[in-house]
Amino acid sequence: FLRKGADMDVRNGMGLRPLGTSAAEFEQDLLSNLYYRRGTTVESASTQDAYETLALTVRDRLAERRVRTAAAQYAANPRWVYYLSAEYLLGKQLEQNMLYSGTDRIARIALRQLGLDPDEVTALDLEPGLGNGGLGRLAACLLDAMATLDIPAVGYGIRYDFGIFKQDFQDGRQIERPDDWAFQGNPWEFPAPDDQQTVFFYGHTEKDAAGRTLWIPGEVVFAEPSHMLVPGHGTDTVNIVRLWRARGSHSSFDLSRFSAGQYAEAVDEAVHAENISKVLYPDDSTESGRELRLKQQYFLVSSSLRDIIRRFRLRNSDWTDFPKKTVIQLNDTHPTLAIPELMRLLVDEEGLSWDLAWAITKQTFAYTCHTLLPEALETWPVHMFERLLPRHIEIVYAINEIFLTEVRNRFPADLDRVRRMSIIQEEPERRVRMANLAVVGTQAVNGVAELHSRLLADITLRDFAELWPEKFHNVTNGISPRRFVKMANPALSDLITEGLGGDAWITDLDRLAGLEPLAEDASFRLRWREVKQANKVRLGLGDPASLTDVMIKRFHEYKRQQLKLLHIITQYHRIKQNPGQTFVPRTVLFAGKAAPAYHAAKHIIRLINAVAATIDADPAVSPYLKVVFPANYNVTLSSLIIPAADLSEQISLAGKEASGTGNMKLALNGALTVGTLDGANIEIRDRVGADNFFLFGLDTPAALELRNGGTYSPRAYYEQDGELRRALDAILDGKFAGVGREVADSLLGWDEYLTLADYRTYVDAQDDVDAAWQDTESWTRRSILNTARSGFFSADRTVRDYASEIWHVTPVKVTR
Ligand code: B1H
Repeated sequence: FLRKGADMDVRNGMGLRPLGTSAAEFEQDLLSNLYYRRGTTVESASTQDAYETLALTVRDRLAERRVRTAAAQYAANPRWVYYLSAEYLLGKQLEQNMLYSGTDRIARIALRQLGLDPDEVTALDLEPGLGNGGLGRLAACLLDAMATLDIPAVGYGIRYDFGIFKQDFQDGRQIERPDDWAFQGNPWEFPAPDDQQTVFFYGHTEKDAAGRTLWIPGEVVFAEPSHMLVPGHGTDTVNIVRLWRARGSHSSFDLSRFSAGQYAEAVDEAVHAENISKVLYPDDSTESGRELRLKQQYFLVSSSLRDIIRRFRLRNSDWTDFPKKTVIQLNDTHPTLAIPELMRLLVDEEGLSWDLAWAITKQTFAYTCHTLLPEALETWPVHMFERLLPRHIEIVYAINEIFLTEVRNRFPADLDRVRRMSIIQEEPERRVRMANLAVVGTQAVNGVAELHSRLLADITLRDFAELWPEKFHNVTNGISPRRFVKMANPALSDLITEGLGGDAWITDLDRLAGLEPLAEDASFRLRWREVKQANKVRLGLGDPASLTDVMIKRFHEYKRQQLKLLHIITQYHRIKQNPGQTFVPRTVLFAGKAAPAYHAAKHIIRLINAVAATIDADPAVSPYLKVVFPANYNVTLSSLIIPAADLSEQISLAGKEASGTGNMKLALNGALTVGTLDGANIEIRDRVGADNFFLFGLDTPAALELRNGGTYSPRAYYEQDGELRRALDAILDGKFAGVGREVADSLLGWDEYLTLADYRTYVDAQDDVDAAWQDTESWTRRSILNTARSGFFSADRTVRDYASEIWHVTPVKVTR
């Protein structure tokens, strides 16, 4: 196995022709790739040929950096960060890779020289939608920042054949279509068949003569890896994200059936195995609990751990060195099976003692929790777990026994505490609590914003924080300034670069603070407004002169799109009741998907579309209010919307949104926030200043008290507030094509997320927004200050926090 590592150094010195940096050389390479890789010529190339050739030619420019990175990292034998995530929302690759390889300009010139339209060709680049929402995009932003900071890292994930579904509307209802993203192939992917791994499922365990446990599996599946490049910005580092695809084993080809003429049946098992990586589960922040999902999780974990160990062995031989060379970050509990799996590999396969294996395991892993919602804390039925992973359940029991002994020693006679902390829930059904397992089996646990980390330690994981206070950390989320400012908002980026006298801010976002004095410069403010205006024109939805009010995120009742809707209906009523009066013109833009089985969220979507149509059809209202809801929100669409936003809606019930990251993207692009004291909103407000943030609503203690007090009555708010009553009555009376009674009933009946309690302060805050908007110069000043003061929310800072507090890793610089 050492030969492969040695190869890297050889390849590094191979003296390959360096690829040219001129448009003419790029053109030559395009022609060459078109001819040798696609087997065609410019005269007969299809647009798809041209696109794939362009992708390959750009990719080639990064391949050389990738080889040098691998060689430098191999030589350093560093501590590696392995990021395990069931989701990655990487966004389109072409534009990013052109930017990072510095080929954007020459590629366009070269394409035109060949008679090809660059826009037509680049339009074929697709977004790999291998994630649901914030958690998946965070994974992509962290990979981007790790590469930019020269941290040796590999992301591991699943190469789903079908990513997050495509959303359409039919009569205003969400319908889902499959996202066959790689149907035409994916030019960004490097297959790595040599590194295939074998994953086992089902079966039973036995003890051998020496008393060692053997797992006799009942199903064998191959995990076929490929990877995509993760280039750093302004550095030569190119890391990778390795994605696994399931393959049926060759031995599962049933020759007897084949010979008997049952051709299709003969490959049944292989087809069945391939289902494991077939589709991404579309349930953001909720648990779905299906066996195939558990299978996916184990498939990811088992193949990734074997790959991590393979890489460790290239340069190391002593297991006690494993945690010195390896830190594995678990992106929520989805990859938590890695804990019992590493124990199994070390104890059963490598013959280490339990105690040594457990010490190594705990030191190796760290866990990021992304939620506070009880329903999002993953648990798996014991019967399902033990059928699929009969050896792992034994290991989980053994871990639990040792752990509960520690709890009993620390808290004698506190039976209730033991029951709460157990990895196994007993009532009403025996289930494995994945968050408990993740806390027990790791050296560090972190939340994703200050408030979230505090609530984790005080409420959700309180018992654990009492036992191991030093284990708990906060690492506030961040976003890639490359993807969400430089690429998404080129016009603003140019203005910022001009204002700061250089573009160092792209990798040092605190430098945005240098914009503060320019907020007082009237000519700079004018140009700032012109950029925002141009971005609205580019988006092409609604009047660019109107206040563009955006709520873009997954649909979930806790996020409270229904509260925004109540405000819209209230505004609609005010306009209708005051003919002749003028109002601040607004375009309200919603975008986002609902989990296909989340009926309450789908009712909200349908009602938004119905309200939008009612307003559109009413000439008395439409000059002042427009609701738009483009379908199929994804990274690509977010990159068009965010730069055009004036107002950012971050209105979740306090104590429910772990962090949010759209809030950061919007503030960085100069939107002002209307928001609650929830998630990272609090930190945004602390930085941009209370004057530049529209605050409303209950805070977390008040919300908890109201909800838990048992006396909350949404109907009392309805009865006391005339505007609220009118809004809900309009829905109940069927004023919006008869749609949305379910939404109103749910709000008046129970209102889990205290929407009606926050309605009045929300509407008042929106009145403040309208007043503020009318002072154009002052609004622009506040917009500039939002950008200038949001440098903290760079994912580079987030990764530095992980590196110093949790990973204890140092960069490896890649040199020529
Ligand atoms: C977040 C999820 C999530 N938290 C389960 N939890 C999933 C849970 O498919 N599943 O089963 C998928 C996703 N996603 C989000 O993470 C939080 O809600 C946001 O507040 C946070 O900003 C984001 C990144 O930390």
